[in-house]
Formats: sequence, C-alpha cells, structure tokens
Amino acid sequence: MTPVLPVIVRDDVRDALARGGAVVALETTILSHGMPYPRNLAVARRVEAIVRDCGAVPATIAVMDGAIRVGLDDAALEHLATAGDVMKLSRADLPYAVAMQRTGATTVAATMICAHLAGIDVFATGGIGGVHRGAESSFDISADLHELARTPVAVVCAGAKALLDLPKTLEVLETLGVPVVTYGSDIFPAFWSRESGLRSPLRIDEPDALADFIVTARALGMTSGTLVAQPIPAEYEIDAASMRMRIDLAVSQAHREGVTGKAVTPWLLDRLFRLTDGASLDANVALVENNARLAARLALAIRARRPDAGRSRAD
Ligand code: PSU
Ligand code: MN
Repeated sequence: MTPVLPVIVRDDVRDALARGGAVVALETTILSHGMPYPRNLAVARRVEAIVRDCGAVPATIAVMDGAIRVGLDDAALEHLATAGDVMKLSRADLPYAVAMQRTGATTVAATMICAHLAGIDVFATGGIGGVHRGAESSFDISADLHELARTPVAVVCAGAKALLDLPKTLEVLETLGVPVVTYGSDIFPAFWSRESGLRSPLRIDEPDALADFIVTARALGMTSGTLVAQPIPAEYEIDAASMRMRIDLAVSQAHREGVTGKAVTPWLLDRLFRLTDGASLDANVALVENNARLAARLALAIRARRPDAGRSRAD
C-alpha cells in the first residue's frame, strides 16, 4: 500500500500556485542550525515579509511531526528557532523524519525536494553546502550539489562560504552539469565577500534574463536545478583576507575535535560567529534578505513567461 504523503501546503501558497502566482521557497536549517536565537527568528519573519513586499508569496519549508509543511505558521517558526531537538534534514533524512513523525529543518537539498513536490521553482537561501576542505581524504561533499543536478529548482544564494573548498565546489557543479549563474558579476561570490577570486561559469544581469534562461533550460528538457549566485551588497561585505585567518582556525579546530558528517557545517558556522564576535551574522542577514528580493523578482518574471500568463483561471 502506498501511504498518502503528508504534504501540507499553507492556504495562501496553494492559492498562489493554483492561479499561477509567484512563490518563493525558503529553507529552515539556516534557522535551526545556522543562526543563533533570537536573531534567527527575526530573520525568518523578515525574509517572509520581504518576499511579500516584492509581490510574491513566501513558503518556508520544514517537517513538523512528520508532515512536510510548505508555508509555516509563526508557532512553527518559533519552535524551529528555539527547540534543541530539531533534526537537520538533507535528502537522505527526509523519508525518515516523515515516516517516524519527527520534526526537522530542511537543508538546501531537502528544501528543493519539497519545493518541487509542491510545484515551486524558485528558492532563496544564504549559502549552499559544497565540497569541504580536505574532501580528498574526508569525502565530505554536501548532498546539496547532487540535488542541484537532479531537481529543477532555481536556488538563489550568495555563493558558498570560503570555509568550503570553492574551486572544488565549482568543479563538482560543472561535472554534474549544474548551471552556475552569477547575478551582475563575472566573479563567483564567497558569501561574506563579494568575490571568491574564481570566475563564474555564467553571468546574467537582469531577473528577466534569468527567467529566460530557466524557461529555456526547461524547454530543453533539462531536469537539473540552477544555481543563481548573487554577491552580498557592498556595504555589508567582509573582506576575504580578514575572514581567512578565522576560517583557517575554525577548520583546524573542527579537525582536531573530530567533528564529522552533518555536524560539520553547523559547528563551523557557530565557531565563526564567535570568532567574529557576531559580526559575520549581520552580513549573513543582509545577504539572505537580498537573495529573497532577487528570488521574488525571478519568480515573478518566470510566472510572466507562462503560456497562460495574464489570464485568470476563469478565462
Ligand atoms: N551554508 C551556510 N549556512 C547554512 C548552511 C550552509 O552558510 O545554514 C546549511 C544549509 O541548509 C545547507 C546545509 O543546505 O547547511 C549544508 O549542510 P551539509 O554541508 O551538511 O550538507
Ligand atoms: Mn557533509
């Protein structure tokens, strides 16, 4: 017997999808494992408000007591931001959390899966997971990269953190055939810093052109996602050189303490937050907000390209 999949789509998200409106998916690992309380909760609420202000509907995604929720209420956001026992769910963990009726926050990979299930094709976040430094011996490569290769969702991010091995991350994305488009720059961004020093494989400067790209990829029958990297706003940038020492310190501490598996990314983020006296958090917040804005504009532009755009359902 096939169980009915418990996917609960919030009313406003369902309505928007039914009438061909713009919807932006948002992840929750950033909330439960990526930022400290109470800032995490404020950011989750604010990012939803930004998407709405831009004319799109936000759909923050998580698994709550085994139900895949697409669009959360405020009590759920608060629980994810404060409870200590929230799981971090990537692709492999998603069926476990649903079948065992657990509560978990979704990573980029799991959020893409749930967004696609619900019919959402644009997703905003901060940074994606990637190839970790030392991956040649640890084999630590985020499932986010493989998800981008197989699930047709556009992920708007600020690149990947320089605590990862960025050249190897771009190599893996190229190997997997994932389009990597930097918005408004020739250089791939490095999260807190506008430039990683690495050339972006592709560059696009307008949301309309981004939408053309995504619609074309779909018409070609491509079933992969698209990585859209937007550099952090210049006024919030932290200079790459000043981050490097702290990153090196955090990474070597993680190795010494034997941190492995899905604990690595949250551990490093928390360590860097403390090593920068919280300064890294302001930048993190600014870039997430900026990505939510671009994702909303992109979702609107994609919707405008639907064959039935401009007509109401009653036509
Ligand atoms: N990078 C960040 N902040 C984050 C994450 C990544 O700068 O919060 C989270 C995202 O949810 C991402 C996940 O999908 O960590 C990747 O974890 P892993 O490397 O274990 O796949
Ligand atoms: Mn990993």
